[in-house]
Amino acid sequence: MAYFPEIAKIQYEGPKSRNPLAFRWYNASEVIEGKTMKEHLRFSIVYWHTMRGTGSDPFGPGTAIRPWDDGSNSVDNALTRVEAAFELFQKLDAPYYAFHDRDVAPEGSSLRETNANLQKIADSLKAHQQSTGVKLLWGTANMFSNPRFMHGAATTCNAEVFAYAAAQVKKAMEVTKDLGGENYVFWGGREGYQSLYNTDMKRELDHLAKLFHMAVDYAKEIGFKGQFLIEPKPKEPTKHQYDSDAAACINFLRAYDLLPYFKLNLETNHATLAGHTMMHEMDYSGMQDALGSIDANTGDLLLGWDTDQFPTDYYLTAQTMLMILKYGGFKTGGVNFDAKVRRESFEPIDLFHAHVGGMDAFARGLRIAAEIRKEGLIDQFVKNRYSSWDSGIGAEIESGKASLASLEKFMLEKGDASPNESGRQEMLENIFNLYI
Ligand code: XUL
Ligand code: CO
Repeated sequence: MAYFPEIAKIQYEGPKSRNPLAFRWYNASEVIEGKTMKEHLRFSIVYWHTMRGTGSDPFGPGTAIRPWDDGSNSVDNALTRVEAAFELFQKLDAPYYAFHDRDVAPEGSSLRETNANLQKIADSLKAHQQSTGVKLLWGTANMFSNPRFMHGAATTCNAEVFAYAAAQVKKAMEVTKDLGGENYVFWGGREGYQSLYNTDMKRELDHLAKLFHMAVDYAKEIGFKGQFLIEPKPKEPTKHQYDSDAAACINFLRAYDLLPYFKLNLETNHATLAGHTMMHEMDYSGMQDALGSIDANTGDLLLGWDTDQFPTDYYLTAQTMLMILKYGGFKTGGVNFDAKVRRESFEPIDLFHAHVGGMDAFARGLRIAAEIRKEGLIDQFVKNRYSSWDSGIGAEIESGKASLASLEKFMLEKGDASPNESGRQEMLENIFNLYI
């Protein structure tokens, strides 16, 4: 059965096309810097917003029309959703998808029943993956929606809730492995605090690291080869989240001997909420070999919360792809649309407009980034800017040969440092604009 009968598979029609449901920039098989656009971008669609989002907000109920969904949380309805999901993935030509355990299958009245529900849906997901060729970018456990996690999952004050979370991670990892998932994500929705008056921060962080070590051990035990990812976010739902930004995550991973096993899943709007740019978060992670994957949504600069909008801004996508190319491209990661249509965009076809636009924005960003790299004007400027480090006193400092005393001697002889050169920010911004 077709759940989107009015939609045909989206085709590349080139930049002149005025067909709103065609790609203008995403030409999957076109080769850029030695790889196809499909291999570069590794697009992924999320189950939670796309298949489970209703458009509800704190002021009103859902608005979304989803004819295939009977609105119940039954296993039968979950099985129908799988069919609709894979039709959508295929019609969008998306090679990957991602899910939380609780998006795909309903929670039962006990953990045993919940796991059985999940297994039933996972079997169907597997069959659909096999018949369509769509693959799993990552799986994860939702350890933030159920009220039991009100104080956190790994960082809860209640040891039995930790035990529940551990059991949930175990099952979610097994399912992710069985479905060939290329990554396993931890996003700590409630791993943080609302008030330090009631919080033992040290103990909570120790427990978070314990859960991650258990996951690393279990991956070895069952032969799960996927990459573990942590997704930084500074706040929402908690006031302070322990994985608040890339620097906080990397510090945490290093402090608890977890860095060899984890990379980061960076989300554009989480970077914004943390007061950083996505480019900063990517560069900071990339230079420490911790850039794993990205969730590709944007926020609204006039709103301070996580609006999870589809990306349309070429500056953002070009900067993002510039960082991906700089660090050698995605390995296990991809461009995952953790984004939702607006509450007012309630028709099924809006899901297509949203993804077509997001995919095209990233395809255009990839093309722009590749052009910028080909001419190399910005790279050359940066290289020259640091050229005083390539020889003489700069090289002595970098190689560790210099000391405070040797540098004092050098400066006493010289009298003063040579004059500075302009940073040329405006010129570089103009150069970037040449390619947009
Ligand atoms: C929440 C968020 C999550 C993670 C997965 O802001 O981004 O959906 O991507 O748990
Ligand atoms: Co996300």
